[in-house]
Amino acid sequence: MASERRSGQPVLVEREGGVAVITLNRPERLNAFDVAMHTGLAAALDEIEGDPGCRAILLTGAGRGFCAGQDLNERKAAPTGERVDLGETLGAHFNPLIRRLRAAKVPTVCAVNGVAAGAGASLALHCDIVLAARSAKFIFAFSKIGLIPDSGGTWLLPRLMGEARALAGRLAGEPTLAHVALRQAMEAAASNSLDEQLEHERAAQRRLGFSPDYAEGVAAFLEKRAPRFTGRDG
Ligand code: T3D
Repeated sequence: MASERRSGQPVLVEREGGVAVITLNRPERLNAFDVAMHTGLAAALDEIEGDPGCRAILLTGAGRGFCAGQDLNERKAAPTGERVDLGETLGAHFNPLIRRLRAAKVPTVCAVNGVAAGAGASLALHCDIVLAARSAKFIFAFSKIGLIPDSGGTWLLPRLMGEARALAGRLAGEPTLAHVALRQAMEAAASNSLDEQLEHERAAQRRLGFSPDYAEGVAAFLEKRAPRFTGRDG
């Protein structure tokens, strides 16, 4: 595999001896995932898997953050009112990525600089070793946009930090449907395999992705204002 570091590519791959260094490279968006970055990361993993000289993967992010999860510009409500099916997008992109990472034939290390948010936090914590810089922050920011943690987040959280701590501090005025779905997901995670839980998250996120609180959460983020959640289901 050729060493490669080109600007303008959403994912960079570099070889340092037996280590393949993968850098998420959309620093102006805190390395949030758009479709091109998903495609680039899948291609990087294809390349690495086909290279017998690769003995470890180091995943990191360019700029001041590791990864801010899904790029919400791709989730802006369409003027036609047409909505994105988050069950489909998880099934097409994030779930295959997590399954692939967990099945990697070589050890995976994630170097987290700055913020790891949303699916970016889940992605980092699925690696075998997580190296957190002093600047590192893991933010399961999903409830701010009316969703539950996905990409295996609801499976990881109770295992890594316990149920009570993860559910603390939820207040009225936040997206109620997402909080109830989070409780259900964390209960299901106790007995589910990661594979089963990825499917549970996909179904829950599909439902929440059609809720008014998700539309409000995305709009509020893009307009840089506080969200006004109603807790209503449709
Ligand atoms: O949709 C599906 O397919 C389902 C799957 C979902 C998986 C998910 O990951 S959902 C969760 C998505 N992520 C978030 O909700 C996080 C959104 N971002 C933030 O809350 C904050 O940006 C951070 C806490 C991560 C960092 O805050 P801060 O103050 O350090 O930086 P900032 O100023 O907010 O962000 C810097 C720039 O990156 C800014 O752009 P600008 O104003 O300089 O032009 C900001 O808009 C942009 N950015 C950050 N995160 C995202 C983003 N742009 C698009 N999508 C983002 N996720």
